[in-house]
Amino acid sequence: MAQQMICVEDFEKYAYTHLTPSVRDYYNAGAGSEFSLRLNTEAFKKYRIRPRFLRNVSRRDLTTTILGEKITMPLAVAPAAMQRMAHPEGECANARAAQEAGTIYTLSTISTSSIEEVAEAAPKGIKWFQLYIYNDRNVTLNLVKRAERSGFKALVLTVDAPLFGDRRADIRNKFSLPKHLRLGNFDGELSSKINNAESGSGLSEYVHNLFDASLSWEDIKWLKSITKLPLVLKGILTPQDAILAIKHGAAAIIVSNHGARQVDGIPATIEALSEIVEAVNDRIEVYMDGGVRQGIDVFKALALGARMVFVGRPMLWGLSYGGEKGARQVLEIFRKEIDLAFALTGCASVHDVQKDMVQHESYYSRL
Ligand code: HOC
Repeated sequence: MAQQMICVEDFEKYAYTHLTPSVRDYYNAGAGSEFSLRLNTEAFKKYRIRPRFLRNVSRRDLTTTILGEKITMPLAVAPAAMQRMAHPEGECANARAAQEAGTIYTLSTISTSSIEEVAEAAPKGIKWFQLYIYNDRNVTLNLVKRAERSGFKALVLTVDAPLFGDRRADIRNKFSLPKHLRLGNFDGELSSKINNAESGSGLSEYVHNLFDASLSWEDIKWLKSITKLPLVLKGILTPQDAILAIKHGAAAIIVSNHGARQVDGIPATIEALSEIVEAVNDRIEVYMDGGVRQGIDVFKALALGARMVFVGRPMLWGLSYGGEKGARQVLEIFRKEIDLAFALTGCASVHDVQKDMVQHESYYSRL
């Protein structure tokens, strides 16, 4: 009998036992001792929901607008690298699932399908392209132009990756991209370097050799000068950087700690969210990712001021379970859970989700 998949955790468990250990560890790993990785999910539990009743929730609308485009729920697909390791159709399957669900798919630079392949697989979906900046700026310029030509609607620059985080499992496993796969956006060395791990993690070597660690706010000006696409900065964790993002013309920011894969010891993103939202003060859109595993997590993030959340690992677990169908199932579980969370807290739409509907646990221990 087919396994019954009723929550995201079921997909996580499936992926844990069905992916090869090296791929499973790569997807699941956090930096260092993985304190912040655990915190990302655990911290959600520190916030309590304060439901309101008798508010007519017989008809509910989960839609929202993101950078002017309507999506069917306040949840989108985060960039995640090398998705063909989870399923042969990888990014294409994931992008089709997002298209089908009516939400945004974000393609990683480090993808195993090319920009053009993903555009062809999901021509009607809203697609964003996540960028890393290479030492050779022409590499980045070329990626930006290809994303523009292929109809991607925004660029998401990951700002927290001058070097590669300390991913201990990857070092132990000597992680590298399996030989039958390649980085879809590149030819030659820019792709093949990731198929070999000489010492420790192959991805770590790739980043050390090819990414530009000298990146600064000045480079945001350069990036904005080469494209008309809106720029979303991913990896913002402080009000100070949020304000700099506004100053440098970002259209939006993602409060993110890169799935706790870069620096251990940083706050959970749900903890970092409120003060950033306050500092931004509605000047640009604020999204978040990190540790979102159920509809009530999405509710909490919205109440604390996020306009939308992203999910990364859950989509990889869905892919590993059943390709496009599995990814779609994960999105539909989230949709159902968000809808139920809205109904049971007295919210008929995203506008009804208010700050006072969530309280930190410290409030209750003071009573
Ligand atoms: C420093 C990050 O996002 C991951 C992916 C790909 C990382 C490339 C460089 O493994 O976290």
